Amino acid sequence: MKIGIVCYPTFGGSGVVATELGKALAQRGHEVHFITYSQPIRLDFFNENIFYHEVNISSYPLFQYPPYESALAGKMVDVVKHAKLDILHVHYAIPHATSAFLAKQILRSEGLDIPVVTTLHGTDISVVGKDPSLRPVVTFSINASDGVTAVSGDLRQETYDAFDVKNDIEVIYNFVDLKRFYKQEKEHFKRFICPNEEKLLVHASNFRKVKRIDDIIRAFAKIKLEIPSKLLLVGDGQERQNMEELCRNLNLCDDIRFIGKLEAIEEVLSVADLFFMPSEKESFGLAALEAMACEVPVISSNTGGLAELNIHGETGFLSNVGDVDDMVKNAIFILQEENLKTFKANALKRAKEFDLNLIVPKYEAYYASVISKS
Ligand code: GMT
Repeated sequence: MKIGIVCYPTFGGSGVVATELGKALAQRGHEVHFITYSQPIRLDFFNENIFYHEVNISSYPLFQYPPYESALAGKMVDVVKHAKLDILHVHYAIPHATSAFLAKQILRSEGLDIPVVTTLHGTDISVVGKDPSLRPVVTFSINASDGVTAVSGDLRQETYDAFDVKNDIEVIYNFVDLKRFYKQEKEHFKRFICPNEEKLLVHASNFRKVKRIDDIIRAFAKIKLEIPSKLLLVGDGQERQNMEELCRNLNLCDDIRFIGKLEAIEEVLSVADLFFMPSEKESFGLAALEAMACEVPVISSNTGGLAELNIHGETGFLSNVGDVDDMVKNAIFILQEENLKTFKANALKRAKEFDLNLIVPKYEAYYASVISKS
């Protein structure tokens, strides 16, 4: 197939899933055309089946806001026509599904039909899409797509509950590349961070408020009273400054380290004992899956699709959002030497159910069914 992929190219789950999907499809012999405003983070190599098309917008004094949606639609029209695409797959409803609709209409006026698949990733539904000014556009754009997928059953249900969506929504979970995410031999790393054989707790995210990193820090303050441990916070974003201040106020600077954005996150995960994801909202939790693939159990909230990934009492534990004491109790249980090994093994076993080689064929089959219906 010739597949066009549209996504946010920056750090963030939806862009990562879209890029990894494109790479995997190219590996399986499909021709993949990425259409984005800059080079996707994980797309910095040559592959004969991968093409990259940048969306450019000319500046003009009249434009207070550059018309990105229109430029994206124009680029989609161009690529569909000249690369002879079979299908367009847009990740994140806003504005990608809307631009795809416009592109589809333009192409139709020229006698061409292009099926469009929209994948809903989470905040496009749970946060951004509920903004009153965007809600009608999101609803319309989802209904106008030829196929719609969601990354968890919970996100699918939330979409039906919050929007007047008539389309069937197919659940296709996030996936992990087990050739990249596995427990590597990085013990020197561990000795450096945990010189006295402390346990290592890790969190990785874009540091948005929705991630509730303050819950992790407060939980850590209690866990370390019971179990010698260190906390590594990976990533950056709007909450980082506040979180650094919280660490200083709680006198935890010697035990908590902020390492900023890190592409090779698997190296840190390889030496971690526990991963924290106490989010307010989380449609799936790709970062937790990547941790599990590296044999790291997960302490998470029970929001969104997290329960579809993290099995309570087996691969980790789930608590109500904000229930820090419950998270502390569960973390201490997992970190006991007699429990840790079993939780680690269970985490890996579960992660294997989301192997890229199992999930990517589901997208291929879905594309084929959408193409055959249109
Ligand atoms: O986690 C984020 O805030 C980034 C966000 C995104 O849209 O880029 O991630 C969402 O999509 C990921 C991939 O499908 C999911 O694994 C994340 O759970 C989801 N984030 C939220 O729902 C908050």
